[in-house]
Amino acid sequence: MNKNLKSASKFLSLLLRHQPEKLALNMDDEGWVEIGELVANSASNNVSFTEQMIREIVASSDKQRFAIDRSGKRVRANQGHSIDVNLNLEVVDPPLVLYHGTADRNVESILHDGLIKQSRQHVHLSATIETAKNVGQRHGRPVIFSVDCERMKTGGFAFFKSKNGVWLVDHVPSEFLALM
Ligand code: HQG
Repeated sequence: MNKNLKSASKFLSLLLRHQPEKLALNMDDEGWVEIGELVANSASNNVSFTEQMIREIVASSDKQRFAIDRSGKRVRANQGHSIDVNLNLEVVDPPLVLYHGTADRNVESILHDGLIKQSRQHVHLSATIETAKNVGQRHGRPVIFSVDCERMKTGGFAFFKSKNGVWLVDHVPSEFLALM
């Protein structure tokens, strides 16, 4: 993905996950926005979208961050929202263990309070140690926790999986966490 498309992709993430009001976008309760409206409302903005750009961003996003609906006319983010949207996520059986990457400065607080979703709708967990490390690196020196999903499942915790393979839960109490 070239530099322009990458910054457009970041801006699209911001609009679709956190601040649709930045371009006065009408978002429905499932997080969908009309592509035509995105193009029209971004025309006088620093980063302006064309329909082709949006389709290219969706198709080439390394983490499949976005989806286009069946009509081909609407786009939404697959996960990571801070605004309250209904993604119709289904409860899915988790693997025995998942991972969470964070920065070392958060460790003490996580051991005390568990993993808390902060501004997002869910706590995000990774299927592999490598992915968790990449996620943690975004915040600082990475540290990885393993999550005992088997015991959480027995304890009645619901696990969801986003369209792009990110595991989502509401909260992970510290008793299910182990530092790796
Ligand atoms: C930390 C990216 C202190 C948590 C990635 C994390 C992911 C605590 C930060 C997605 C805590 C929240 C989400 C506690 C949690 N005390 N710190 N009790 N509980 N934290 O960005 O999981 O590239 O909201 O460890 O791939 O880092 O955007 O969540 O460090 O899937 O598509 O609070 O973002 O995807 O940070 O990342 P975030 P995350 P994209």
